[in-house]
Amino acid sequence: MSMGKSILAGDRRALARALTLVESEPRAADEIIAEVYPHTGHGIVVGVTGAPGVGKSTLVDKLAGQFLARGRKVGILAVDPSSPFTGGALLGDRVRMEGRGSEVFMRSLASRGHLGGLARATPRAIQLLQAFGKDLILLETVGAGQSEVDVMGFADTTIVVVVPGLGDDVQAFKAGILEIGDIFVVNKSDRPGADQTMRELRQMLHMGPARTWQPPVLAAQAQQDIGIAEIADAILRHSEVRLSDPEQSARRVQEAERLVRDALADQLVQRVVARSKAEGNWQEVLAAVAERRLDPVRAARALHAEAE
Ligand SMILES: Nc1nc2c(ncn2[C@@H]2O[C@H](COP(=O)(O)OP(=O)(O)OP(=O)(O)O)[C@@H](O)[C@H]2O)c(=O)[nH]1
Ligand SMILES: [Mg+2]
Repeated sequence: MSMGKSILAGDRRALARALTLVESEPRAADEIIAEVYPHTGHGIVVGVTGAPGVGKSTLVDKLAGQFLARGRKVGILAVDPSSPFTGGALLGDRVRMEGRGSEVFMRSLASRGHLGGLARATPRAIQLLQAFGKDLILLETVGAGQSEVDVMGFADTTIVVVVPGLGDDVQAFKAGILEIGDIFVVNKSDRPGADQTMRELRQMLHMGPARTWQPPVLAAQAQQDIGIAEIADAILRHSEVRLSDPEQSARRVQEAERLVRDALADQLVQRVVARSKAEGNWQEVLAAVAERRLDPVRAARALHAEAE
C-alpha cells in the first residue's frame, strides 16, 4: 500500500514517517501530499500563541482533553519557528501528552535551518493529520514575531494567551498579535491582576475597527483545568461564525493561492538552479555575486532568462 493510502487507512507509523519527510525532505513528501490532499481541509485548526511560559502547552493539553470528551478526533502540532531543532520544552510536552494514550496524536515541528521551511511544512503537516482523520488540530507556536504570525495564518481560529500584568506582551502586540487573535485567554488568572489585564485587553480590542466577530477575552487557569470548557465553546462559536461568513470561500481561495505560490516558487527555483548547474555556470554566477561583480537581482534575471 502507498504511504498516502496507509495514512488514509489510519496507520500511525505511516503518518509519523510522512511527517518526518514533510519536515526534513519536503520533495520526498510531494507524492504523499498529492495523494491525501482531496481528503483534507475539514474540521477546525486552532492556533495557540503567546509569549514563552504563559501556559500554551498546558492549555493545549487541557483543550485536547476537553475536545476528546466531546467526541472530536484531536491532533496536536507544536511549531517552533525560533529553533533549528526540537527543544527540550517541546519534548517535555510530548511526554505530558503520552498520558492520553493513542487517542491524541502529538508532533513537534522545528525549522531545521530551512529558511521558510516551516511555512511550507506546517500546512502539509496539518493536511497529513486531517487525512489521518483528525478533525480538531491544535497548533502551538513558540517564539514571537513575524514567523509566528505567518504560522498562525494556517489556523482557522487563533487563540492568543497572555498572563496577568501585560508587561512584556505589549511588545508582542506591536508585532500584530492583537490583529490575529480571535479569542484572548488570560491564563494563570489565579495570579493577582487578572481582572485588570482582562479590562485592558477588552479596551485595546474595542479600539480597533468593528468586526462581525468580537474576540472574547476569557479567564483561565489551565493547570487547574479551570475555564477550559468556555474556551472550547468559544472555538466552536467562532467556527460557526466563520463558516457562515460570505467571505469564507474567498478566504479558502486566498489560502489556495498561498499554497500554489509557494509550490510554484519552489519548482521554479528548482528548475532554474538545476539548469544552471547542468550548464556548469552556477558556481561562476555565485562567485561573481560574492565578489560584487554582479548583483543578486541581475544574476537571478540572467539565470531565469537562460532557463526559459
Ligand atoms: N499558576 C499557574 N501556573 C500555570 C497555569 N497554567 C500553566 N501554568 C504553569 O506555567 C508553566 C509554563 O506552562 P507551559 O504550558 O509549559 O507554557 P508554554 O506557554 O507552553 O511555554 P513555552 O512553550 O516554553 O513557551 C508551567 O509550569 C505550568 O504548570 C495556571 O493557570 N496557573
Ligand atoms: Mg509550550
